[in-house]
Order: sequence, then structure tokens, then C-alpha cells
Amino acid sequence: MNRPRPVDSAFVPSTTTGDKNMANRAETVISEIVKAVREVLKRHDVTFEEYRAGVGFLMQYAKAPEYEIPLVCDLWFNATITDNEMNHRKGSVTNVEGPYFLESIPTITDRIKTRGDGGEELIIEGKVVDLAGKPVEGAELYIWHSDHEGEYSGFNPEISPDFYRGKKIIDSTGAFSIRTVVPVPYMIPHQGPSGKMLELMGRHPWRPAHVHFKVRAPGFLEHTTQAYFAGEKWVDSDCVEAVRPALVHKLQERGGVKVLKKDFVLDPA
Ligand code: MBD
Ligand code: FE
Repeated sequence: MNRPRPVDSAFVPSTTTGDKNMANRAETVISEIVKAVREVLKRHDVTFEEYRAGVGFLMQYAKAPEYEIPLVCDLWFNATITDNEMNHRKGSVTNVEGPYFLESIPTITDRIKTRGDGGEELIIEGKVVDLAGKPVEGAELYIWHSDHEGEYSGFNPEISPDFYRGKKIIDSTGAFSIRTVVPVPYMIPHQGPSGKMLELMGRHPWRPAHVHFKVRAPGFLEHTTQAYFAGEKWVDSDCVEAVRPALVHKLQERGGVKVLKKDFVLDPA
């Protein structure tokens, strides 16, 4: 079982910084969130009993594992935040990081280590370029994905983080070609309150099969994204609602092996 990474509570912005802009932004965003919620409560004539039930439901988060609060926030809002990134970028489309990124992973040349005990072979190939189409030599391309059973290495304690993850250093051609295995649909942890919330709503806890990427290069904005596979299960009903058309790739086939073509166009910092 995957145990997602909790967010460090030190990320909570301080109200004691004396930053006036920050205070104004907090007033703007929080007061408008409250206003939007009030409008929904009015429109649906929500009763005191329902309100108390809702508060009681939220109290379950106090007893839940640490990752449950970041999980429910990501479930409803992370994809919106990443959409906002594209207001300030001209490169390829970014997407949510998810809770399973790891900093320290093996550097690879042309193959991501898999346990070799299952999973269909997959080649991921493409290029890393700037807005002018010029290769970004030295860019670090992080790739991570679930195994063939939907488990993330390093979070499922039985799978070493050396597997299903790799960092490729991009050469002067900008091109890369990496062998791994095809990930499968992924079920977010559903035993806790976030899963319970989906269940109450009559929704499922599945994400479509996906591959995660992060590209870092000096002078460029960090580029975090995912790839989804056209026609696959849950692509049209991702529980975290993060799938975007530009990220749904039609798998090609070469010599009986599936090929995912994925190019990264980086924005300048
Ligand atoms: C995942 O694997 C993921 O990619 C996201 C965005 C949320 C939960 C689990
Ligand atoms: Fe994921």
C-alpha cells in the first residue's frame, strides 16, 4: 500500500512576516472562498443538521494519517493551481506533481529499473527544448510512475525507490529514449476520510494510468507534468480531475513494444 507524502506544515505561510501584500492577498482569497461557500450553502438550503454532520466529518481529519489533508486538498484543488501556471507559460502543458515525487533517485541512461516480475514494456521518448526549439543540454528529466500493480516505489515499503524512477541528464541533442514498463490505473488511498468523501458522493477513487515527469534546467522554470494514455480506463473520470487534452497521448507501437512520445518545451525563468 502506498502512503503518500504529507506536506511539511512549515509550508504554512506566516502571518507575522508583516508583509502587507501577503495580508491583502489572504484577505482577498479567503474572503472570496468563504463567500463562494456561503452561496452554495444558500442555494442548496443546507440545514443545521447537515452543517453539523459536515463539521463532524471534517473532524475525522484530526485522527487520520498526516497525508489525508494534503490528499483531499490535491483531490479538489491541485489541478486548478497547475492550470494557473499556464497563465504565465508558453511551453508545454504542466500538470500536478502528486504525492509521490522523490528527490534522490538513480541517474539513468536508457532504462528505468523495474523488478522484472511483470508489466508490459514501454519506451518513453522525446526531446527537451526551449521555446525556440533549441535542445536544453544538461536538463535533468525526472521520471516516476507506478509499477504494474499500481504501487509507487519508496512509498510502498516493499519496493525500493531505485525502481520505477530515474533521472536522465539530457545531452546536446535534446533527445531521450527510456525503457520502462507501462503503469496501470492507480487508486488513491480510500480507507480514510478523503476516500469516504468520494464514496459519499458516489465517486470512485481511481486515477487513469499515468507517468510523472519533472524537468529542471538552469535558466528555466521547473516543469512538472504527467502523461496519460488515450482510450485507457478512467481517462475521462480521473478522481483528481487533472487530465488535460494536451497530456493524453496515443501510444505508438514499434517492434511489438509500446512507445510514448513526450516532448518538453521549457519556459525561461
Ligand atoms: C497520484 O499518483 C497522483 O499522481 C496524484 C496527482 C494524486 C494522487 C496520487
Ligand atoms: Fe501519480
